[in-house]
Amino acid sequence: PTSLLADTFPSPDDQATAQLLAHVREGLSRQPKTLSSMYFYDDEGSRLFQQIMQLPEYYPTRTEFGIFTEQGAAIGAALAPAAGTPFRLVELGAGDGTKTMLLLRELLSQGADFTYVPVDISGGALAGLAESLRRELPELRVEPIEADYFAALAGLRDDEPKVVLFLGSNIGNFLPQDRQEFLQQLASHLTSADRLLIGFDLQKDPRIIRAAYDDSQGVTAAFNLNLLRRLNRELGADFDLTAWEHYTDYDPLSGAVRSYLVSRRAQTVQFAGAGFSCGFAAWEVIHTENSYKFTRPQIEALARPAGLRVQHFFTDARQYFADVVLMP
Ligand code: AVI
Repeated sequence: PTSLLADTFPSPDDQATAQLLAHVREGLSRQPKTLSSMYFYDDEGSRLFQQIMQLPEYYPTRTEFGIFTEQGAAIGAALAPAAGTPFRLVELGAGDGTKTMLLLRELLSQGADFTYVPVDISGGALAGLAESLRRELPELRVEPIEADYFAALAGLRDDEPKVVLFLGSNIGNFLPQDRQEFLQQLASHLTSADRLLIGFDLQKDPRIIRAAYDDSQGVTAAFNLNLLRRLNRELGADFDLTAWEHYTDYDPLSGAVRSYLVSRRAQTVQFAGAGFSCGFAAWEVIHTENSYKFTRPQIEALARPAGLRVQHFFTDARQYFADVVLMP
C-alpha cells in the first residue's frame, strides 16, 4: 500500500493512512460521491461527538440513559444468566462508558458474577474507560480487548456465557444489507446461553429526528465538516472549508437520516500527498452518513433471519428509543 503515496508524503508507511486514501479514492470516484462516517472519529471528531450527545436536540443518548436509569433492574435481570453463573459482559464499541456504568452498577448490586470486556479498535478509548472504571467501580473485573468486534468475539472462551452490548443506536449507521450481515455474523458467535442487547433509535415525528442531525448550535455541521479537515491533514488535501456546508435530511419512508457535505461552488480539490485530484460541480454532494430509525416490526424482521428473537423490548414513555434483548 505504500506505493499509493508519493515520496514527499510524510508518513508513507502508515497503513491506516493508506487505507483512508484507498477509501477516499474509491468513494470519490462513485456516483454519487460517498465517504464513510467511520472516518468521522479522529480525536477532534470524537470530541465533537461527545458534544453532540449533550445537545438539546440530540435525544438518543439522553433517552437511552433514561431507559437504563429507570429500568436498570429489569434490564439487569433480563441479561444475567441463572443466578451464580459467571459470565462475560462484552461491549462492542467502548465509548466513554457513561451509560454502561449504570448497567454495571446495577449488575454488581444484583450480585451478578461477571467480567466486563469492553472492545474497541482504539486503544486510547479503552485506556480512558479502564481508568475511570478503576476509580468508580474498583470491585469490577475489567478485561479490555483492543481489536475489531469479530476478532474479539472469536477469541473469547466459549465455556462461559456472554452478554453482548451494542448500544447507542450504532446499528443505525449500517446500510440495510450491511446491518443484516453484521447481525448474522454477531449471531454466529452466540450460543443458546448468550444474550444480546442492542440500542435502536425508533421512528417518530420526522421533525424531531431531523433537528437531532441539524442542531441550532452547528455542532453536527462541524462534526461532518471535520471529515474534510481530516483529509486535509492526513492526506495533504486542500479542501477549502468555507466552500462546503452540512446538509441533512430525514426520509420517513426508508427511516434514514442521510447527511451530506455540499460543494457551494464548482471546484477541484488536490490531494497533494497522494498525487490525485477530484472535481466537484456546484452543489454536488458527498454522502457521508446514514442514521436509520426503526419500528418494532422492522427490528423483529431483522432478528429473524439471523436466528434471533426479541426477548425483551425496553423503551421510554415517548417510545423514542428501544433497548432490545435478543436471544438465539
Ligand atoms: C454514532 N451514531 C450512532 C451517531 C448517530 O446518531 O447516527 C452519529 C451521529 N451523527 C450525527 N450525529 C450523531
